[in-house]
Amino acid sequence: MTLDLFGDAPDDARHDTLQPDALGPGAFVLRAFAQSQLATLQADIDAVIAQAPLRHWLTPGGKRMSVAMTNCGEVGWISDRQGYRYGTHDPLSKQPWPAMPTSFVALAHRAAEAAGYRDFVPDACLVNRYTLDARLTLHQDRDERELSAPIVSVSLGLPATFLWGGLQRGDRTRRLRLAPGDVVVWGGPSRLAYHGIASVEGSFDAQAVRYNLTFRQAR
Ligand code: MD3
Ligand code: FE
Repeated sequence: MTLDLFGDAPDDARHDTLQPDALGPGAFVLRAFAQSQLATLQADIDAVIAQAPLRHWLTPGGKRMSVAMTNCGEVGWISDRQGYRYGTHDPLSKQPWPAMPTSFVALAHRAAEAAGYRDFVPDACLVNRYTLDARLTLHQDRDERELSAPIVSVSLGLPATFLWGGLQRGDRTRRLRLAPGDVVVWGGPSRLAYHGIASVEGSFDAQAVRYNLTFRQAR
């Protein structure tokens, strides 16, 4: 992977409010971008979870994932012994996934635009919930059909240590603390970078959890 930070990035990616040097080409941290909307987003997450409860998918190898997940949007990310894929229906309820709340669509679109990606219309939103023991091992997001579209991720609740690697699994990783309200946009050459969640920070509130919303154009 080249270290030309802006060579492949969209033109207006150098917007002042961004810290485009934080990650790599095409990847932008928008610190506190969703700060003022956290309460609305959390209420909408709770409404999605009421319709499509959080669950621990099995990996294709049969291991229970420590992160609890659900989806909203036209398609949702599913994992079981059959593999990873996107599907239009919740395998638990056999119903379509809940619609994506308008607050989610608007935020994802605005964040992508702020990072220089026009016309981002996500059709999938994965809702991840992390308790203190949850981890997400280093992986690539490659189940989406449209790899030219960016991915937008929004952090809520407890802070976490995000792992950011290169295009090869063995590349060295950097650590980045993601706090509630932080939004990260990953596109261009960074779209297939390895990444994961190393740990979630505890707090005085033993009930507290971290949520992450991941917006994708999956099909
Ligand atoms: C970098 N979620 O659901 S979001 C995932 O915090 C996932 O729940 C993490 O990785 C979480 O697949 C991290 C940040 C993220 C998402 C997609 C990426 C980083 C990415 C795609 C390419 C490169
Ligand atoms: Fe991922």
